[in-house]
Amino acid sequence: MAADASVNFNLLHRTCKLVVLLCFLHISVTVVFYIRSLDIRFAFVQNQQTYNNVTQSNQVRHREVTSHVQSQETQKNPDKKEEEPPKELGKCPETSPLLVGPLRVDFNIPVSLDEVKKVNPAVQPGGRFKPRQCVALQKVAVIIPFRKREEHLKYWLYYLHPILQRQQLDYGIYVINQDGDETFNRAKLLNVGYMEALKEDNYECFIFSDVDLIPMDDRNIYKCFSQPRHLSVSMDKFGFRLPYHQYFGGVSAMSKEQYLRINGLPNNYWGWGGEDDDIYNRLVLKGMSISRPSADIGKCRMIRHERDQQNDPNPQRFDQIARTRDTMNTDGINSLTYRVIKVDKLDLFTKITVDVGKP
Ligand SMILES: [Mn+2]
Repeated sequence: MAADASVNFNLLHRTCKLVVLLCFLHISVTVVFYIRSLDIRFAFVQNQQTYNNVTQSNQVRHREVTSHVQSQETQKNPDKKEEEPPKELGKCPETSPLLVGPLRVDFNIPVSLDEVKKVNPAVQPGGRFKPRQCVALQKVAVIIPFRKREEHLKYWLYYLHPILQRQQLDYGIYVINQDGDETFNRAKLLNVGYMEALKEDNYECFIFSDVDLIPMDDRNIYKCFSQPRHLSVSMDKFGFRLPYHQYFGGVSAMSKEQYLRINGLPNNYWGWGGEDDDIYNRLVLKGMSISRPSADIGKCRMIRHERDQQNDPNPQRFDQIARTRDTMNTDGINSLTYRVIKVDKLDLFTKITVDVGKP
């Protein structure tokens, strides 16, 4: 009996010892892991901080890239190591690294020209810009025929200045304002823009843009191609498709050479319509074809508006576009007459007010 009890006690004693040992082991393992985890957590915090630093500097870099040469002041007083002599700038790459792709275009937001000026500090008086980090591939004059569309012009400048800068173009904006209240003449104003822009600089490419058309993708490059280019290929107004295959209205691009080959644009289309088809005819008659971006990249929005006064549909336009072959050699840049009334070098564009006569 006694021996039995002592065996039992012994067993109990050993079991208890084992349990205590296990407990100790458990506690020590827990403690070790706890300390380790503390360490890890600390390291993790450190890591996060460095990660934050990296993202922050990335964001800063990104902002520098997207806003581009916006921070000219900071560049003008380089307090760092930028005192090396200015290096020869290389050519800009074929595709700008600053492009972001699809853009949101909204005409309900309030826009003020002061604000547009503030967020585009690299734009020089007269609406001139050239990239700071490379030599632009083309020198582009953007010509906008205009009369009493200040509200639309505001949006145009608001959206286009950042886009054109990201496209790394050397560009100038020319708003050609038809003086007086005679019938509007879009194509003649474009001819005037061509002449006046060339008086200022040796532009090699001309963008002819309506004031109310905004591209919805900055990969739609406002430059010239080996063939004349139609840029506004899928307008919201037409359900994001071409209204007809020969359509060349809205926004187009022609090199100086292409423009001169067709004797410029017609001067005799007074009122709405037809002149874009005449230009198309000229190009085709001279053996050129139309280049276009894809429907996706060529999306653009038009600001909704009523038909302007003194811009009724031109009733002669159908007759006229049937005779382009006969008229194009005598009606164009070689027959252009006009009178400049005023040239305003404004902060975001050059405004040229011109008397283009009457029908
Ligand atoms: Mn319109």
